[in-house]
Formats: sequence, C-alpha cells, structure tokens
Amino acid sequence: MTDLTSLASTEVVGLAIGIPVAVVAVGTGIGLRLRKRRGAAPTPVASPPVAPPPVAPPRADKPPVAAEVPAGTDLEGAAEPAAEEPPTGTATPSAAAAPATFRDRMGKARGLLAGYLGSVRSRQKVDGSTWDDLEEALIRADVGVGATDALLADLRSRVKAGTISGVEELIDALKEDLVSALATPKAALDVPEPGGALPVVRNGPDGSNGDGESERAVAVWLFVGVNGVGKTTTVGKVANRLTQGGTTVLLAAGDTFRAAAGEQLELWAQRSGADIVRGGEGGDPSSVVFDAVQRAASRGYQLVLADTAGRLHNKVNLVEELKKIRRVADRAPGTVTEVLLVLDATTGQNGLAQAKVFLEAVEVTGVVLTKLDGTAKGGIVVAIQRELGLPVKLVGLGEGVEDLVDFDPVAFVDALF
Ligand SMILES: Nc1nc2c(ncn2[C@@H]2O[C@H](COP(=O)(O)OP(=O)(O)OP(=O)(O)O)[C@@H](O)[C@H]2O)c(=O)[nH]1
Ligand SMILES: [Mg+2]
Repeated sequence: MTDLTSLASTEVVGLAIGIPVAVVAVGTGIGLRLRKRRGAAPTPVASPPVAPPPVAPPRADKPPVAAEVPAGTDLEGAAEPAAEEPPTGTATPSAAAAPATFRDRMGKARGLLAGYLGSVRSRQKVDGSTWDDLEEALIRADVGVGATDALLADLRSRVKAGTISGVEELIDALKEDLVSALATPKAALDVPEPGGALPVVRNGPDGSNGDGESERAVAVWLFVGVNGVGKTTTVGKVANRLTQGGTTVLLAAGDTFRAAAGEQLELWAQRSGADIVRGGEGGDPSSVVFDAVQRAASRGYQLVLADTAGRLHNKVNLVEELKKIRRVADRAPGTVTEVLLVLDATTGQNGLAQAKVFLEAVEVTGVVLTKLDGTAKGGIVVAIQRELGLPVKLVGLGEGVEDLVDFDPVAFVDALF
C-alpha cells in the first residue's frame, strides 16, 4: 500500500517550492533581458533619475501588509513571492474608515511607475531611453513580457506613423491602451436580483427535472485559491456587500481542513448578518456545501457563498476535492453561477502559475485579486487577463469589510499614473 503520509508531504513540498523556483527563473530571465538592453553590469538595475512622489500614507486602522517596493528594486527580488506578513487566516474582520478606492490604496504601484514616467517626461522627446524606461516600468510592475511587448509595439508604430508626438501624448496613449487591454465584457458578477425569489430552473436534459416539476434554484459561488490568498476574507466582504444590497446569502464553511477556518468565517457571518453552515474539522467539504444548498432552498436564501480549503495533502487531492465540491454544488436545487479564483497580487507572476492548477480543476468564471493595496506589482491585472483569459471581477484593497471593489479598468489605470 502506498504510504500516503510520505506521498502527501513530498507533494506539498513540491508544490510549495516548485512554483517559486519557476518564477525566480522567469524573473532572472527578465532581469537579464533588461540588463542587456541597458548595457549594464549584472548588478541591481539603477534607479530612475526622478524620485517617485510620496506613497499614499498607510491607513490609520490597518497598515498595508507588504513592505514598500521602491522603484529601482532589483528585479530578481521583485519576481519572488514578496516577503510579507505570513497569512494567519484568523484576522478579525475590522471596519474600514471609508470605502476603498483604487487611487487611495494603490500608492505603491503608482510610486513605482512615477519614477519611470518622471524620467520619460524629463527628456521631453521620444527616444531610445523612453522605450527602455517604459519597458522596464511595465515589467517591474508585473505587466508581463508578452503584454509589455504588445503595448510597446503598438505605441512604437503610432509614433513612427506620426499619430503620437511628444511624451505626454505617448503617456496618454499608453493609459488608453492599458484601459482597452483590461476592458472585458465578462467582468460583471452574476448576482441574483436583490429581494427576488429563487429563480426557477429545469434540470433534466429535456428541460424537465425528471418528474415534470421545475425546481427553484439556489445560486452557488465557489471561492478557490491557494492558502493565504484571502478567500475567507473575500467571502466575508462579498457577503456583507450583497446582504446590504438586499440579496439573501448563506455562507458554507467548505474549508474543513482546519478548525480555525470555520471560526474565521463565523466571524464574517456575524458581521454581515448572513447565516452559515459549518461542518466538523476534517469533514467532507462537499457535504457542507450540499447541506448549505439544501438549507438555502428550504429557507429561501438566494445565494450560497462557499469557502474552500487552499491546501490539502497533495495537488491531486486538491483538484479532485474541488471537482467534487463543484459537482455537488451544481446539483439541483443548487446551480453554480460563479467560480471565483482568488489570487494574491503581492505574489505577482507567481499567482499565474498557481492559477493553472485551479483552472484544471474547476471552470473558473473570474478572478478576485486581493491585496492590491500592499504591492507595487499592480500590472499583474494585465497579465491575468491576457495570459489566463479570465476577467478580474473583484479587487481587494485592504483587510476591512468595505475594502472590496468591482474591477474598473479606467479607475485602475488612473490610479497607476
Ligand atoms: N492588505 C490586504 N490584506 C488582505 C486582503 N484580503 C485578505 N487579506 C489578509 O490576508 C490574510 C489571509 O486571508 P484569508 O482570508 O484568511 O486567506 P485564505 O485564502 O482564506 O487562507 P486559507 O484559509 O489559509 O487558505 C489575512 O490576514 C487577511 O486579512 C486585501 O485585499 N488586502
Ligand atoms: Mg480561509
């Protein structure tokens, strides 16, 4: 018989170490490319000549978790998962002073770009250094090599054709290109109509559910992602927002891997006034989701928000577990209308590697990008939409209950510049 304990620990270590190693390799590649272009020695890349403007002050109630990444930080370091406060998974929901906005919370990302843009502006004409500065800025912001090349190729051809002249026009054109790269028609969440009755669905292949009766469906949103990215916090924030908007919500504590996860969700349920279904520690998460759907149907809740575990004994278990949860949640009277992949912006390109495991397991409908308040790597939004083909639907801008916003390309790009 296979020794599951040793298999499990080997694979967990493999997952934990394999992804960062791959990312460091990519980061090193990018670093080399930048050095080659600039003809510099393989030492940390020089800071841009103009200092970035002051970074937005940390909020009084909760400071951002990440250490600031100044412009000019060595790229190898920047590509690694940030050395941030380790996720405790037990943060107590806290009230925010004011609803978050991209501009207020993205000081770090803006600070990174500002140095390069200052350098571009100081030369007043578009030359070779302009392109080097823009390329370096976008890559450091984690826009990704592919997207950076595409953006710059477009701008170069427009400069060549004479439709863009001068640095201000060039920067404006870059902003417009970023907005169009980010605009996607699929970005809206599938929210049940506030206060509405449960929608009627027919489940059989011929439109009936076998007994000729139609069923009243409970919408289910699954939140998936690796541990510590902010799934439970996001479930809490979403519950609060929807409850306030009049949608009736039930939480399913589908992370049965550790007892604290259920307690953490319970706090969010209290805070948002949502009901919750919990299972025992080590119990079957699918049965928690099943119970939640049944309770939602019998009590008339419109939507179940299901938290899931980010870590299981190994990758195969995780994938199979998620598939099972989705199958169960999608069985009448449940219907899965969103599978939201939660990604931590502070992990930059590493998040993309993580995402692929989840894309294999479940049909993801969109991304929730958390901790955008704590990172200079705001450009990861562009990479996610381009490389994963998934819309970023929600963005976490802090730990407070109000610190969740819909992704808005115009406000986002505006906050970067
Ligand atoms: N600054 C900031 N912190 C966040 C944000 N979202 C979540 N966090 C913090 O990130 C940490 C981890 O959040 P959780 O919600 O427990 O993450 P999780 O994915 O449920 O983690 P596991 O249950 O261990 O898989 C907590 O300290 C949260 O307060 C955000 O948008 N900004
Ligand atoms: Mg959790």
